[in-house]
Amino acid sequence: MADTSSGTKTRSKERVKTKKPKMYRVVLLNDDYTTMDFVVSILESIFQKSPAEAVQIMLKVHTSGRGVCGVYPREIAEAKVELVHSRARAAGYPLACQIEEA
Ligand code: TYC
Repeated sequence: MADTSSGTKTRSKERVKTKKPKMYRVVLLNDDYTTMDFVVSILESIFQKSPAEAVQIMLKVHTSGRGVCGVYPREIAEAKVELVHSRARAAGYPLACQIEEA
């Protein structure tokens, strides 16, 4: 018996089903109205980015049109998108983000 610690033998026929969840990118989109400071604060507070990382991502979105804020399981990605949109609307900004399969 290979496994002596528990006395139970691990049978190779039994597949352990640990299906990894699909992951989703949260992508932030550029617009002409949302302030840079607001975008940076969103990246820090919702996506746990450092101030330096947040500025880098914001500038990437500003110059190229879009940027990835993070990669998460679907429900978490969707919840973050909702949070971004509700905070942006409350502040009067059109800031938009979306998810896409990673
Ligand atoms: N383009 C905006 C400005 O010039 C800044 C901005 C950056 C807006 C990133 C949205 O996702 C965004 N004020």
